Amino acid sequence: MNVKESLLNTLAASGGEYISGAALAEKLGVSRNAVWKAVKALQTEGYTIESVTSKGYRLAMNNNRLSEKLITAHLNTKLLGRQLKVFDEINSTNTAAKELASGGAPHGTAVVADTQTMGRGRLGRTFVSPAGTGIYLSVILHPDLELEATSMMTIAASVAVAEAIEELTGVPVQIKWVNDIYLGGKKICGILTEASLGLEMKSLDYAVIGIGVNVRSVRGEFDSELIQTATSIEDETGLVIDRNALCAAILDRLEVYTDDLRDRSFLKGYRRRELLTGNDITAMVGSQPFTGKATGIDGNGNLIVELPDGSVKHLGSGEANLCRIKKHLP
Ligand code: BT5
Repeated sequence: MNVKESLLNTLAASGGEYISGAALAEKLGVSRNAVWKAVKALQTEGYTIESVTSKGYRLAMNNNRLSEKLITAHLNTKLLGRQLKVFDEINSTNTAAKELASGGAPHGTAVVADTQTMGRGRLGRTFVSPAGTGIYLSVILHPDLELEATSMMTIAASVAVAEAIEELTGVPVQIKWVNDIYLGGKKICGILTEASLGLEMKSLDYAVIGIGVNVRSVRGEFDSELIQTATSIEDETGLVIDRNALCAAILDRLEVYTDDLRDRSFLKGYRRRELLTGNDITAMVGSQPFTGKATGIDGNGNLIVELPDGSVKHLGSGEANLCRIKKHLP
């Protein structure tokens, strides 16, 4: 590890405390001048390092640079994110993760990017991914599960993201079945799980869970249509959250919930936050418009809907599209 990397590790591990130039020089076994040069080099790379004459240096709490070192400094996982690639720009972290998985990348390998040029949602939709604002994270899992389990992964990931955001902000968020996280009535996160089947076509070869979270302000980044339905943690709460810390917190929670997907204890946290439940909804099922009352989430993560004729349908995530709360006319 060179001086710059060692310095970044030391500053990241100090939890926002100042460390004097002399202490850093001693710890890293270099001169104070070498410390100063490494600080300048890191600042040029975009890390916000504050220096105060009598106190020394610290990594600013509002540092807005995503990096492998800083994510790792916050990480408490055994496997998830331990193999980590962070890009300034990429087409799609899901595409990159799928390529890595096909090449044999191990369980837990994660890809993170500051911006995506071809971020995608479900059914070919675009996920807008501006630089410096969000977390675009994809994690490779090699679960010993059948194909149907991919929807459970999305459910587990939704709860993991919801809890991580709540832990860092102290503000409750909602989950909209099946893959969206909402804050203040607008979307702040979408999740896209993609799976590859094994040769015998029954079990999963691997799955990639892709998570996009709007963290810093997206004002001026989204067009006039998207801004009607989408927002960010900062725009909604005024809180400036460190993307590295949030990324690590998501990986921590994701490891807990995906460790054994047969244990569906996370469904409780999903149901508690789900916002279609209790509402009249509209959806597209295939090409058919569909109306009913959402009454809950079943044990397989399906949406339970009571139809106008009194019958009950359990909608799978693959079946229903554009699920919305029905607006009642005044
Ligand atoms: C999703 O799809 O919301 C899943 C998004 C998954 C994105 C992650 S980022 C890391 C990884 N790499 C990828 O390429 N993808 C994954 P869906 O439910 O289909 O929603 C898409 C719709 O959300 C769009 O049609 C827009 O209306 C809206 N949208 C687009 N960008 C958004 C954003 N940044 N924040 C909130 N809503 C957005």
